[in-house]
Amino acid sequence: MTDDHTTQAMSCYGGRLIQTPNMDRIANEGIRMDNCYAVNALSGPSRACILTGKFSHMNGFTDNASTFDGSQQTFPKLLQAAGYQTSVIGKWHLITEPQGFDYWCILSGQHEQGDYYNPDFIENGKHVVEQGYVTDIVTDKAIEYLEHRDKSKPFCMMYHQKAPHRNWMPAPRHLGMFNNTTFPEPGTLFDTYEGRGRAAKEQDMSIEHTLTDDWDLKLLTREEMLKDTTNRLYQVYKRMPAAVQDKWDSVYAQRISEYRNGNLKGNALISWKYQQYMRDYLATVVAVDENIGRLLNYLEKTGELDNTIIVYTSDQGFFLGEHGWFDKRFMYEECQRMPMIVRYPKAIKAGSTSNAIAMNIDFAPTFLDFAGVEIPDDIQGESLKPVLTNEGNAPADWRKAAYYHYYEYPAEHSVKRHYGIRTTDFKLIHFYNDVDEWEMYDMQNDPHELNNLYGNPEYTAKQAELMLLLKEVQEQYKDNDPDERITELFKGDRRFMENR
Ligand code: SGN
Ligand code: CA
Repeated sequence: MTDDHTTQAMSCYGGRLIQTPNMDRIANEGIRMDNCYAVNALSGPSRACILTGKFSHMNGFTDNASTFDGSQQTFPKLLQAAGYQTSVIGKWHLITEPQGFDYWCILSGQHEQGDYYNPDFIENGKHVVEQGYVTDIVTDKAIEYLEHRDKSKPFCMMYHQKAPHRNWMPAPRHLGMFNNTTFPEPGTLFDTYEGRGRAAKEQDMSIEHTLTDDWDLKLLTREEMLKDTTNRLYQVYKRMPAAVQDKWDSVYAQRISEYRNGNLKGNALISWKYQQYMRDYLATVVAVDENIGRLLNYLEKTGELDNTIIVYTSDQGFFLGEHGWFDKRFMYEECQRMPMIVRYPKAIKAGSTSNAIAMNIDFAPTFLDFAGVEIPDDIQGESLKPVLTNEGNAPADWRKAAYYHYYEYPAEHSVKRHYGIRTTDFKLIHFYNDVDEWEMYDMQNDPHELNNLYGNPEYTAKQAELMLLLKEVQEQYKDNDPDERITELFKGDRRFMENR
């Protein structure tokens, strides 16, 4: 699993931005799930949903300020009890110590976001600092653990990269690799949010206004950083060895002079920032792909490749300039959708694809099902095994909608609270808390979600059908009266609402 890697940046999903040959190998030799959705597109919440197979309102981890109740049931605990050797390496982000793992080594710097260079870890409770680039180190640790594991037992490893999370710092070998590349712009880069409500208009995650010159765009010379060493970019820059700093300086010098001499304004400036954002984000993805290749090669060399169910995913998708944005959180396609590709030649036909609606709460029951471990009744997700092993075809009674509920507001990026459903053809969203606004999209004819059909008289019947389905889904998943219950849960926010 990666952090914030989106399907637009995977060539096996048809992304036009870069080639990801090792991820593509997993998809080509396995299955690509085209409608796998995060139920709360944010790191901690998504990870908690994956571990428990339950929605945020059931596992208690609703936003990144939550603390995971590690005493609850998780799939690694169930696998461990069934004789699996379990481990988690890399990003954890659930604040409490991992439980249910024979080995754990989690990133600890920057409130568990981890650092790109010389990252700090907590390894089975002990603080360690490693030298090097985080994506390589997490892979080294994964391979080393596999090498020394108890080979008489089956294993379950959660291999969790930090990349390509903000602030997108490439590996030394990839610094500047895209300096002369111009990436295609998404058609909605200059979106004006016409026809949509306050949620889209009042977010704070735009390439134009939110990307910072220093942290995100890296438009500071070493001399400037040294003049103000409290600068946040300097805090991560100073972790690099001198030789890497030299390379960094020479690579970003070109960008800094272009910016300072360019006198760019308006859309030209947005386009320019978008290019810099893509250059850094995509270079961090290249290192992820290379390291997936290393891990696949290791498994192949040791004869375990075809014995292992390999799942590649990310905690959520991400905006790569669509709607003018970066980040995630919204129930819009680019970030609600998660990559999900699975390789297991013993049961999964190479080259399959699936439109079945899947959610991240399905991961836990799927793993248990493949391992032959009973799926507890309180797990809310469904095993995807019947879909994965039947060339992507869903059983006739498969679910009709993915449910979504996002809570982290008021907070960074100002994405309002909302919930909704995504069916194969439509999406219905309700933004609430300090607004009361609905959106409805025809996903077949308006895949970029630009034309809000809510309240459109031509769609009265469709809207009524979706409203009913939403209510049914909320009852099924026990997220009844979400607006009221949430207000109860977040009493502290009343003050915020009253102050507005
Ligand atoms: C950091 C980032 C945000 C990001 C959150 C959550 N800010 O706070 O841009 O949305 O993480 O990301 S930064 O200034 O520190 O880069 S998540 O993937 O962990 O949920
Ligand atoms: Ca994330």
